[in-house]
Amino acid sequence: MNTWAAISTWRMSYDGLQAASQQLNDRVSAGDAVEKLINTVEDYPLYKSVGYGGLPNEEGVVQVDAAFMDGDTLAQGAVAALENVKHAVSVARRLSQNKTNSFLVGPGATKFAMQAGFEMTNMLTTAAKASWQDRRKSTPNIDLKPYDGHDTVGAIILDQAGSMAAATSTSGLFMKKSGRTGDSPLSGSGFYVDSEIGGAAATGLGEDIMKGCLSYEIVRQMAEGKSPQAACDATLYHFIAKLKKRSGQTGAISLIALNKQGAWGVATNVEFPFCVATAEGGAQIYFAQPGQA
Ligand code: SD4
Repeated sequence: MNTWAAISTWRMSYDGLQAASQQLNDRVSAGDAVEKLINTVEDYPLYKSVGYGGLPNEEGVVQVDAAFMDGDTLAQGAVAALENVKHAVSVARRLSQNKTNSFLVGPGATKFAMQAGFEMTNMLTTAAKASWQDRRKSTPNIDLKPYDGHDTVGAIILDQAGSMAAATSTSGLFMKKSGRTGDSPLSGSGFYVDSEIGGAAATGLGEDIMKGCLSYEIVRQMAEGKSPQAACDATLYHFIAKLKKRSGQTGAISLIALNKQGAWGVATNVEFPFCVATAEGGAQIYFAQPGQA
């Protein structure tokens, strides 16, 4: 195989996707390329929902969730409510090398990262602190409610050797409770990848995404022969109909998928910019609308 392909969530992933593309042209592995993509987003202080500059929880503390999965070995690592580490996805990847203890949360995750030599950083930027203070002022005497501005960078990559990897990273919901964990570090909900089939990742309201294990469901449907687009459509729209029927509502959900041939698909119930790169076509930003790719 001498081709490669990558798909990632939101416009904020574009620079990271370009950096990963250069690596993929140089025959770097899917695992290294997906880590590079996500690290690039984690480093950028003005992306308010990922890594450094991410928006804090209701106590004013930035807690992040991240995951990494190797589609060849199915090894996975994840962290939740991790504090003071910019490159959460790199901690998750390091944990994926463990046979046990591969998903760590809260102070245990932070302690592991520190002991493993990851750089400790104050993740609360002046801008993020100002948003938090404004938000507290606007809701002085009532319970703080998470607002809608929350995005995850998620990506799936197929490399020139035919190996695949997936990863996610997010600061989750602004004004979330301390310790709240979304779908992004949860296997099968926020991400899943199998190099013999393909992979998927999700972004949106984690509490709803995890009710349907949506990333695993997409991969399962691709294994049955569906294209990534057909699997994304069938998974999302069936799930939304079910959730509306059972509970009367659903939050925002956007799904991306890539199969082992490099074909991709997307489904969403909100306006959703995403990025795709291929060996032949370079990196591009697309906009998906609810009901169409
Ligand atoms: C979460 N799924 O923590 C993440 C947030 C997100 O678009 O992706 N929002 O629930």
